[in-house]
Amino acid sequence: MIDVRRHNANFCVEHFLRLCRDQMAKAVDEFAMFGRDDRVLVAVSGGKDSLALWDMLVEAGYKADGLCIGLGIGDYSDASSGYARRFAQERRLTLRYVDLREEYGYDIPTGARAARRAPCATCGLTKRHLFDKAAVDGGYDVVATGHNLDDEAAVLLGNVLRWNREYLGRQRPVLPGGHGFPRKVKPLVRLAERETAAYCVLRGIDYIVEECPMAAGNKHLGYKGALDAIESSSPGTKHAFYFGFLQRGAERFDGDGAAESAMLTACTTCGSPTTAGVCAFCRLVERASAATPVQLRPGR
Ligand code: Q46
Ligand code: ZN
Repeated sequence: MIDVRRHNANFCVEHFLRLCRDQMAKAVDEFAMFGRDDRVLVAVSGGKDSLALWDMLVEAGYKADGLCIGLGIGDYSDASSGYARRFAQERRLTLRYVDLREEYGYDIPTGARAARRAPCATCGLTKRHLFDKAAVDGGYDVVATGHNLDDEAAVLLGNVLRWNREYLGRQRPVLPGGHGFPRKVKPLVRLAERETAAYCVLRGIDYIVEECPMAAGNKHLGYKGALDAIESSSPGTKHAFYFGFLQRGAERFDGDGAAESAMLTACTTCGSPTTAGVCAFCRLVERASAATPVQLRPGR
């Protein structure tokens, strides 16, 4: 039996798997994420969320390939890419792979130090650029990421605490494409983190359990912890917070995230859309590829 407190119910294996698939299908439908003929590129890390998402999409009959990025975060990156590769091989799925060091001359620890930014900010910028590029170059209609309800509620809490209107204006399960960007969707927003983990265990999906070593101390984990504490005494709060925002709050920020897209031009180096002459990714590559690689301590 699987106990899902926020639904105040217990599920047998078969019904729990059905619940997960139904929640994904409902999100895809409700937010008009993609159709049967669309080609989906799944951002795959080797963690539970992205592998659960890929599995559910393929099971549901969607045309979904994966893309994994070798971020160069010590042993962690090799191990997590390994899980993604094995998943794809066992199911004969197409997994694209971009090695950051080989193709762009840097890794996340080195890039973060060279850019004097937090590792997760450098990593986020890198992943967004490479997923967008791979989707556009590969002719995909949409990029799907494994963000779950816990992730989205934590990001929302961070944006609300700072009243970041621009980010609130863009915090939707679907970001429309255009201006040279692919559409981006989050089909797992109706599933909690422990539900995607349980889904993987029940489906026999091996995933990397360790957290990324560079996540320690980031704000996102702090917001998640705060929401976990509230959720444990008041099950259903995360869902009410996030979906309440989508239903009653999000439209108040419409337009706040759109101002930038009106000013987009092509990056003079790579051609990607940007509001500056050279895009943030190309500036990062230039600084990071000239820097000395950071040696991570063993196990990092
Ligand atoms: S991989 Fe990258 Fe995450 Fe590691 S450096 Fe931060 S953002 S924590 S999803
Ligand atoms: Zn560029």
